[in-house]
Amino acid sequence: MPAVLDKILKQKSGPLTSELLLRPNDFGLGKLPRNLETDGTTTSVCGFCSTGCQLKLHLHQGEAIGLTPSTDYPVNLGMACPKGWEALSVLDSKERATAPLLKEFANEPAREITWDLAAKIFSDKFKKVQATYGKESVAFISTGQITTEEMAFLGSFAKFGMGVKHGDGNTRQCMATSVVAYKQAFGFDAPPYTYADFEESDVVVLLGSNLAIAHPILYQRLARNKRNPDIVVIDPRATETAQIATQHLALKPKGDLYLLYALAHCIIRDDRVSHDFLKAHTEGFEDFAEFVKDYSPEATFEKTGISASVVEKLAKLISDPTKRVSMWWTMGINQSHEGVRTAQAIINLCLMTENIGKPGTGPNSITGQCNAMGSRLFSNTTSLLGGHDFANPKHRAKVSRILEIPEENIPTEPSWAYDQIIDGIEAGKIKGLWVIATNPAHSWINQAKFHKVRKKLDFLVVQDMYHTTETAQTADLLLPAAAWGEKSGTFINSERRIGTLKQVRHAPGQALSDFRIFQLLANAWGCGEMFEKWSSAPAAFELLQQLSKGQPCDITGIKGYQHLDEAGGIQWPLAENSKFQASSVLTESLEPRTEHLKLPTSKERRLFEDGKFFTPSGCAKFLFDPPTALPEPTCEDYPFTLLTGRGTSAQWHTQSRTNKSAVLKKLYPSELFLDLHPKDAAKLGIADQQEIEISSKRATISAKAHLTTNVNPGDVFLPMHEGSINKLTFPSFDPHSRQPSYKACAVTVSAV
Ligand SMILES: Nc1nc2c(c(=O)[nH]1)N[C@H]1C(S)=C(S)[C@@H](COP(=O)(O)OP(=O)(O)OC[C@H]3O[C@@H](n4cnc5c(=O)[nH]c(N)nc54)[C@H](O)[C@@H]3O)O[C@H]1N2
Ligand SMILES: Nc1nc2c(c(=O)[nH]1)N[C@H]1C(S)=C(S)[C@@H](COP(=O)(O)OP(=O)(O)OC[C@H]3O[C@@H](n4cnc5c(=O)[nH]c(N)nc54)[C@H](O)[C@@H]3O)O[C@H]1N2
Ligand code: SF4
Ligand SMILES: [Mo]
Repeated sequence: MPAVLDKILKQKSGPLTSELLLRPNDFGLGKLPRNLETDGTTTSVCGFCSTGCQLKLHLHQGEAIGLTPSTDYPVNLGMACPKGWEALSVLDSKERATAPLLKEFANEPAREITWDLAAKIFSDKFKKVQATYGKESVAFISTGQITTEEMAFLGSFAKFGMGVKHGDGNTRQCMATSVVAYKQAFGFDAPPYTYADFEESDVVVLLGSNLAIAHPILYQRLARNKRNPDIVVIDPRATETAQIATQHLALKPKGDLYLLYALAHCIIRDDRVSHDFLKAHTEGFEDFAEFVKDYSPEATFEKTGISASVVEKLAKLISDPTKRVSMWWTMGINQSHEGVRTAQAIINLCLMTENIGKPGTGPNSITGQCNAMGSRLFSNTTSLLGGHDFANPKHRAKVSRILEIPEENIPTEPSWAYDQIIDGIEAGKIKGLWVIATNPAHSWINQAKFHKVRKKLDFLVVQDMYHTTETAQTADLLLPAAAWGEKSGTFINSERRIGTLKQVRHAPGQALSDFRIFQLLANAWGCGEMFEKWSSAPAAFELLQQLSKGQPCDITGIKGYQHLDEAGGIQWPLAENSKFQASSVLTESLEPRTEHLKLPTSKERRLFEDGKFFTPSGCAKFLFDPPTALPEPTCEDYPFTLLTGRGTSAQWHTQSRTNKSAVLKKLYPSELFLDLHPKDAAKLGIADQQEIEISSKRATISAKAHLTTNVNPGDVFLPMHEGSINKLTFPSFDPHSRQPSYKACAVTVSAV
């Protein structure tokens, strides 16, 4: 290991030449690829949200000095949001972690150590924990914000090399509901759409999605729709997105399942379903039809707050056979105590009206983080690499053969979910935790518990680009990571499009790409040989391609990173020798650029055009359950429902990155504001801008009042970006996906 390490560190301080590259085509080392050592441009997919815009990086002597959005990438068509524009400036911060930091004594500051020692301590400490408490006592919490190659390496090293059994990702907070909903209904976690569907729909229904703030470029894509679409926003708040809607349904928080069943009730009652499609391509419709008989608009009114006439009208609109209807959802649906069944109620509506597999249609879940889709396929947490099943011996044999890893090293069951890992710490079963590219000390739903259980850990390792995040500050060992712009690899966006990112900056100090860190740690652990094949990001990508073979996400037809760049990104699947007829699936505005490569790549593809699903029978399934009560309803002492979510397009999650940009800081409020309806404010004697306190059964936090009719009386809203928010939230979880329900808990508000 020391030889490898020496070489890496020497390279990092040296000039930007390629001579010192450890291996050909290896861009993950603090070195710039050969072809970028000049002035000119290269491209990278943005490292913030799952839209996956491509940015053109302007280089001077190989190093990026500025960026502009790519004009010919089929995702963003020349647009970027403020975060994308500022992607480079957040790299230049004094808060970057530049050396491994070890905290040995509670009352002393952490001290800088060498990578050599850091890797040794990582290995010694976690091995000691495993020796004392059993192999299962070390767990990891991963992310949707590192490259797919890194994600897969992490999951493989941790589970096959270290013998870790339990690892989960921050994607649990975000995507688990959609994953389970699709998997159960379609047989695979397969969002069926392409972004062009925003432009090709006649009716666009957005459920619990604030596109204008959270996916601003998708909002622009919707604005490009020339079909004069009906845009229906279903959200308790009159969001920025609701402002362009033709109709806004300000339903009661978590009234969605009732509303969706009521819509199904009306459509089935009026026999506006697509019988031929249902018969040929679905299962379970008859039972569902029977079930929704009880959910008339009148019967559900109390739960939804939406009048029967509005529901009837919407039912007619979305079942109009002459219209292309697409239904899109995000966190307002996923983060719920009954998110999976709610997402499936959306899927059910699309199936019964045959709004699937055709332009402008689909039950479409929009993902959150830049590589949440990569983590869904390749994090090796809930499913075995490549959407495989840990319990399936054939799948284990396949992974073992391709990766040349002993089959007995592959666990036979999936990991515990995030909340179960936290419970495991509380119960003393997990004593060592490794946190990579996520900041749970701010983002996890139950802060009091998170901070309490932290004390029960014998050893906490945090791997982050900044040393100042709430979680990094509590680490025993901090591993400094290179960030987006400082490493290469691929991301997968919401519409299944795989795109590349490139190294265009040196990482500061001794920070290394996560890929390199995993290599060093594997060597220190003594299992470096097992991961010899993972020599570089492109080599890892080839392994992932082999793993995908024969799966619904088969990407064996991709001819390397250059093909991805030439093709404008490629949506999965693209199997070897597949014959996609570009013309039949292309949208008019988007011409292929790959003719000269003679590769069967089209720019826009959707799934299920042939009505065949990935279930054993090939049919999609109707899945449903009666709605359940809100886990923490309002009461006399806590009379308001607290909604939380994204505040502005310039703020990203726990703000570790976006608060480093002076430009972005001008674009969002410097204080925390609670949205409160003027009628509620009047009752409480609270004026606009007044200092207030917000209390739940768990904590009290301070904010200022922002009086607005954008929230219904009885509801209040806080953006998630301030560290105190998750002191308030109530930890409840969807029983199928174990996704936390961040968006509804009971609070009270008072003037200070
Ligand atoms: N600027 C910015 N963009 C981001 C992010 C960011 O931090 N900042 N994060 C990214 C990530 S990881 C994600 S997951 C996405 C999230 O993207 P979104 O899900 O669009 O964002 P949120 O604001 O969390 O939630 C969306 C809406 O759900 C509504 N809602 C709350 N409760 C309910 C309910 O019971 N029913 C319905 N129908 N709606 C409800 C809220 O009022 C809110 O307007 O954004 C991504 N993009
Ligand atoms: N109340 C409430 N809470 C929520 C939500 C909500 O709507 N309401 N939304 C939830 C959702 S959907 C999500 S996705 C989570 C997000 O929660 P987190 O994942 O905790 O939030 P981030 O701030 O994105 O944390 C990412 C961390 O990775 C670091 N990082 C960035 N790039 C790299 C890299 O390349 N390598 C390494 N090693 N580190 C890197 C950043 O500095 C940062 O510390 O929050 C959840 N929490
Ligand atoms: S919309 Fe998302 S992917 Fe596009 S520039 Fe903004 S943050 Fe980046
Ligand atoms: Mo998310």
